[in-house]
Amino acid sequence: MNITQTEFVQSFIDKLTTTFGKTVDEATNKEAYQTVSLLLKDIILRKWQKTQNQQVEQDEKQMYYFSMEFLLGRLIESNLLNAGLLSTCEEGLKELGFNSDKVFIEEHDAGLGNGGLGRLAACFLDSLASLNLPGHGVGIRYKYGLFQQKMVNGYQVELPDYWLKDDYMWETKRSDKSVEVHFGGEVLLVSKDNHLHVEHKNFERVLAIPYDVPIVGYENETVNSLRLWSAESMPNSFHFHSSEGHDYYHYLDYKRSVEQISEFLYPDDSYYEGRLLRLKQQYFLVSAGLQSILSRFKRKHDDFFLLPQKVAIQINDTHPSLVIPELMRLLMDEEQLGWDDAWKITTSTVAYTNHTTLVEALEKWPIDMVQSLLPRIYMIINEINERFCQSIYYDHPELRDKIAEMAIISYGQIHMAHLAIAGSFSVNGVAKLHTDILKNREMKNFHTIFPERFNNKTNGITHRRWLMNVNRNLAQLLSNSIGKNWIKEPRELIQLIKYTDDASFQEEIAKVKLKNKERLAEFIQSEYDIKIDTQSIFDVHIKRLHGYKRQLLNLFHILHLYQLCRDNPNIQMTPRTFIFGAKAAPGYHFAKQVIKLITSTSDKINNDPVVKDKLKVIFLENYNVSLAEKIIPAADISEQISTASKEASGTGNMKLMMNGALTIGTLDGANVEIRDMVGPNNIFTFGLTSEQVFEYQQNGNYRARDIYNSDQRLRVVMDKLVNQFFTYDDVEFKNIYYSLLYNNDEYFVLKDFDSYVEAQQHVEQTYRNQKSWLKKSITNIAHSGKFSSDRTISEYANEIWDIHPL
Ligand code: DL6
Repeated sequence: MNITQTEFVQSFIDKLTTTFGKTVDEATNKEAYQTVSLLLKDIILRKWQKTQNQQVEQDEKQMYYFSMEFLLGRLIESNLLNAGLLSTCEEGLKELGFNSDKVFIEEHDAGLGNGGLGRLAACFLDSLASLNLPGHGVGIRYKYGLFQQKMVNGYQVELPDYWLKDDYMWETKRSDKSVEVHFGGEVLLVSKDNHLHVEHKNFERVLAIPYDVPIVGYENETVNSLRLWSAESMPNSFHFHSSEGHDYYHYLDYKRSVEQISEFLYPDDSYYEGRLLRLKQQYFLVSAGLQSILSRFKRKHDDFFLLPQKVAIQINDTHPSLVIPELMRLLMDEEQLGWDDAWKITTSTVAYTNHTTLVEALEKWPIDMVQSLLPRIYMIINEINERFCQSIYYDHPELRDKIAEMAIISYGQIHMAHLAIAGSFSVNGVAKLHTDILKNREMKNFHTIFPERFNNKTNGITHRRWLMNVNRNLAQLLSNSIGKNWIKEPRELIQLIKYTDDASFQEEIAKVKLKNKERLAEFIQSEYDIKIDTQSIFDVHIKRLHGYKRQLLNLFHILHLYQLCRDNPNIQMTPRTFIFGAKAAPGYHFAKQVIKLITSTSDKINNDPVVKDKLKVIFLENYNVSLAEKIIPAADISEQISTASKEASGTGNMKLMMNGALTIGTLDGANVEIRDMVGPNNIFTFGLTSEQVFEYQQNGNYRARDIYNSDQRLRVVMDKLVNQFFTYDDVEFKNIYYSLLYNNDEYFVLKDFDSYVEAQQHVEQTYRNQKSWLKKSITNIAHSGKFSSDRTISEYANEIWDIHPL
């Protein structure tokens, strides 16, 4: 879009007057933000309408990405960047007397996701639009996003995230596209005209209202949609009979229960809890989303066999896997297709992505819950299960003794991953190692039956947000050196390889990093009143707090360094600043204790005069997308230290690498592919491999206590948890200590401690040689193009969805 700065300034002044009746001098930052968004939305809306018309006219296949989470963060900068207006707007705001940073932070993060899975969905939308691909998001418009984390005395406290307090500038309510979703009631089979018909009676009616958010492609004409559904009651569907007012109170109860459906996002990451409301949310999303897709399809077609040629549905983990029985229901009960036809169409339309093999994250719904909330859906799942088990029995006699293990319904529960595999034409993992684990271990039997369904799509991140937006100076430096091709073809970053030894380029890279570190240091100084040394190594561990992500291992290393400094105050050590950002699920007690341990360590170390110039530990409150955007460009070290086999892919590893941080990591998830790209000398790997982890788990021959007994450093560190080092009452961290020693250290923290310490020593030695460090850093940036989500999305588009650029 070509708008001059003068035109921008004039349009801004006009919009401000017509919207707020204010002059520039009177306007607040929030009003300035709203004015910019309105201006931008005017431009976007035109393109949006054009894209939609074109998509309808050309009748090309569309892809719908169904996800319970879309972790968008703020859209203002990325919309401006993609619309080609970022610098015009920033300069214009400056001319008008505003500071654009202050204006942009007026947008509240849209935190409609927990972590990697939700952020991945947001990156995918950006890539789809930027590649001109017809692909849209389908999600829930939660009134409350992921909780806001407040730290009180070093403990996490959760506060509601009312992100819709101010109008959400990017959404458009589409009441005309509302649909009804039905819960509960009874299902009868009635005979009519010599046919059996399904009659659903006495159900609760819920109105699903879509709010559409435009997804703007980078410097192109495409604007796709993210459709977020909101639940509302239907007063007209309620019969007021009694004159005593009971009905009115019943109505209020009904209204309350309906509105709850889209009220809040469940804050559990990689953890499944069988709550009725969550099941309601899932069906609400699936039913509303499918109805709107089918009604669009029916505007052009009446032959449902064409559906798989016109529509692909990707389900983001099993959370939306009710798509399968719901599509069957719509095709059979509403469109009168027979079972076999409906099944053929469904299984040619739906594709499933698995994001975890953690047992505690696998969804299994109790039969009675599904049966009473979704009686017709239960009947269909039951039939799918019957037919699936029969097909194993007859077609795969070698797996007969595995039928109970593989069944969709068994032991009183519905196994959603089994349903998702049986009802999809594609099942993909999110990194090579993860997909191999699915094929060879976790889903081995399913892989035997459906080998052609399984495939890998290694995750990616949008380089537009995670490099161009968050690290402008680096992006500029890259373009000055290798030209701008990398922006459209991120693999072109490989051209940087020729500069790895170039002293002046290294110097420029170092300058950019230092500037980013200074910016983060200023933020930490102003928010936390802690001064950090910008010459220190910024060692960054940012992700959800989870046992398998092993923030504890990092802490043990920190406490070990602390001990070294205490024992020898003159020790030569490159100063380090350890930076953590992490939210724990509110009910995950262990994770919350680890947070308290981080903040207690931080208090101890930052206030100890003996070590405070060498070590600093910072826990940044309320880690979210916007905070990640501040931290990532400033990182020297990226902590990716999960227990091998547990992290399906990781995406923070890719963002940090792209910004020049070096990874210290296990051979887990996409770390393996990062190592394959950069070579073993440009990453610090350590620890058990996934195979070794499996072996220990199978043989049961791991003894955490033996390691504790034999490693003096570890003993010194661990004993601090129980010897009143932190507190006098001596109970605070006992639970952590016990889980390691008495519950035998589920995540192999003790086992990997020694090799982690060694890898960290290697980090320190390498950092001392700045030339060598910078060479590695440039090598990492050069190879990061593979991890752009443009590559990932092109693979999905070509190998799964069969969709094409407009
Ligand atoms: O695929 C996105 C992201 C991966 O990068 C992480 O490794 C993985 O832990 C995460 N998975 C989940 C699990 N949720 N469920 N189910 O968030 O997905």
